[in-house]
Amino acid sequence: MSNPYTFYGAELSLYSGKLRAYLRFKGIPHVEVNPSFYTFNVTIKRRVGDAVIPVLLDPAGNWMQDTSEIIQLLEERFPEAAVIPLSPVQAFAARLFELWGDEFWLPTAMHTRWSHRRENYPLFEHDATQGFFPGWPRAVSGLIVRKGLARMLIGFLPKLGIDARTAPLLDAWTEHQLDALDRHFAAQPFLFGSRPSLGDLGLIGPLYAHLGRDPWPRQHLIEPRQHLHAWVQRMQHPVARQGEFLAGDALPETLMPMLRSIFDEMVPLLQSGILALRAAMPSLKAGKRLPRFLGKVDFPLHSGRWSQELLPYTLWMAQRILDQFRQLPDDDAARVRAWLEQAGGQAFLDLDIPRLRRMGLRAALEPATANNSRNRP
Ligand SMILES: N[C@@H](CCC(=O)N[C@@H](CS)C(=O)NCC(=O)O)C(=O)O
Repeated sequence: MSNPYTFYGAELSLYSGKLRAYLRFKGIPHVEVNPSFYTFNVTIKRRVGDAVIPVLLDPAGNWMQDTSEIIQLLEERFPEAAVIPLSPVQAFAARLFELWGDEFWLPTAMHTRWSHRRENYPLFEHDATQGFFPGWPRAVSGLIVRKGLARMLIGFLPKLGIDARTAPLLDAWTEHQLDALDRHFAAQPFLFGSRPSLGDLGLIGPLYAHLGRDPWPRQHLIEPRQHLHAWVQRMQHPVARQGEFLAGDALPETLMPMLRSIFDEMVPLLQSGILALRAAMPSLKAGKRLPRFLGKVDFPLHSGRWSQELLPYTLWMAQRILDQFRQLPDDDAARVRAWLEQAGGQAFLDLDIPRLRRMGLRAALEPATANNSRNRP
């Protein structure tokens, strides 16, 4: 293999599952390595601004971070078997599914891993110690993982609104969506036909490392749903560059339950997030990284309501979709708008997000947005 990319990732990492599926499907030459403790905390942090995985190092020595941006860039370098459909409605839906999988499923991923620690933790500690601390005495690496990484991740649960009182609602939502996905994958190999899309890649993040691989959710949530289980396998072991999106810009009817969540639950999260960000703006400095979590959002979920802290990064991802929409030729934009109106999702296009930029794992206000000025094209 000549000049491979170096993919710093890990089996236990949510977004690594997404990038791994992409690199494999596209047949992009790469070598996957676990970053050592030093590489993670020193080299990667210096190169991309945060200690984070996944990170990709290209053969020319460029470091790349953030799976959405990495995929967008690699799609230009490797255009064969594009994961973003060429037709406008499927492309827009694929981007919505990427956002939904990446961000809206985060509470479920964290809950299914960390609320079932007794069953899941041994594998997590095994992977983290072997992967990030090779050759270290297990007693030492185990302690660092337990007191450092695991404690930090468990600390996300209350921020994401998860506790013993709220967990049953999240469980009900998760089962409902997993059933709908199982029904869909009984009829289609991937979301939009026989080729994996950007939307499938967003979803495989939570559905591989956390739900599909951790022992408790794998046994209780994924394996009992055979079509969904088969999709998880297909996504991690795809046949490179195979398959087609459905003809005629069609969206299968079986996607409707997931689209209902996108339009009736995720869009209200984004609307609530914009209010939270605007409320905080007078005290925020443009160009400076925002806190990872900022303010509260509250939105409908399944049969109830969900409250959690806002990740401003989520708004940055939504902003990218809107920016891409605004670049569409008029005909394509009209088709997307017509589909959204018919599907009850037009409120997505009305989101008035203060301009954000990405800085590592976080977002920052663009300088032009300071003093609460609106910035809609
Ligand atoms: N949106 C980023 C998310 C990356 C991310 O959150 N990675 C996790 C591991 S799956 C991480 O390194 N987290 C470190 C932290 O939260 O401080 C992407 O798509 O690449």
